[in-house]
Amino acid sequence: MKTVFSPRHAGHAGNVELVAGEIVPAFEKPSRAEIIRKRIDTVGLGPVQEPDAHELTTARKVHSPDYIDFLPTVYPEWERSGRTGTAMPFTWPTRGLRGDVPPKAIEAKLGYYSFDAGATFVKGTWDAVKSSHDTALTAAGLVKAGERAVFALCRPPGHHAGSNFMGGYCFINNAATAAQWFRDQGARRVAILDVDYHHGNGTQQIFYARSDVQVLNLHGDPMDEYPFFLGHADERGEGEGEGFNINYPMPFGTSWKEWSASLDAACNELAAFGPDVVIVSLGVDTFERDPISHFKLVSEDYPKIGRRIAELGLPTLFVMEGGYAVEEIGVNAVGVLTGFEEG
Ligand code: OKP
Ligand code: ZN
Repeated sequence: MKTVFSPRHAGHAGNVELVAGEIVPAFEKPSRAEIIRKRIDTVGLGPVQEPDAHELTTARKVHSPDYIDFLPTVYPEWERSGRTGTAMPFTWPTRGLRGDVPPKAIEAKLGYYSFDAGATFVKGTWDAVKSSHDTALTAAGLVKAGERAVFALCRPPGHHAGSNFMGGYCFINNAATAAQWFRDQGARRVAILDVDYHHGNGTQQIFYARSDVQVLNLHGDPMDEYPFFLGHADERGEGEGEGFNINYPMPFGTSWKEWSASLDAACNELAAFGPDVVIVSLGVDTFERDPISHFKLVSEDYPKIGRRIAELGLPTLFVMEGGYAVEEIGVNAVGVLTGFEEG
């Protein structure tokens, strides 16, 4: 299996986040991608290439153009306002405030275009975000050209980013952008299968009213788990999109037996939908020792995920999302891919 990977992800480094009242290094850090990259060589998964530069025209179809224009301006504006360090939002136009007036101050814009404080900027963030977007679209191009499956080793991830908001380490929704690109290239139907531990709220929101892109999400129950405010089983799409969004929320402590039953159900829905291509939002934070998650998958389970997806017999684009147990992230993420190749 070919991999697309950009060393430019490494500019998105040194970010901090607030956890239980303490400023700590962000869990979403460069070593995640580097360890996966090394594992690809160790197991001989296949060739690794850098992405080509892509215009943001497709991203502007799944995100609002003003949101895409905002992202590259953040850190320059942050610096112009005399600040240094990690740029992050702290004020949001929630219920009772005016969410319809785009503000001027950079700290206000950060809140206007986000749902949490989890998408943070340093100097190299925009370049890394752009390289992650390019990685997804370059890999999509290889699938279109006839590869059975391609791995987009994206960093930063994308599935929490919605039409006009960032959050949860995500800026541009790489999987959604790739889905739109396949549609524009003539695919009639595209399925996105999100196996990250966290609900892909951005992906759901982007395609919620559409019947051409089916969105299937397996994740921690939002009653107890981030992103909390989306991902319930009764969210099934709206209008034209009714029935084309399916959520599989699961409780803390879920292990392979229950998790794989949801995967089976999702794969059956996917097969019935009959897409021309499958995009897997590949998070491995379902792992038992993930530091921020509460599922109980073990390393031996990841190849089984790949094998189940291979059974669908469809062209497949794997897009990297989360996974924070850095020591095992290579074994687990690449385990899905080698399992797919065996399947
Ligand atoms: C991204 B992905 C704030 C804690 C919030 C955000 C988790 C984002 C997960 N300090 N945690 O889905 O793996
Ligand atoms: Zn996650």
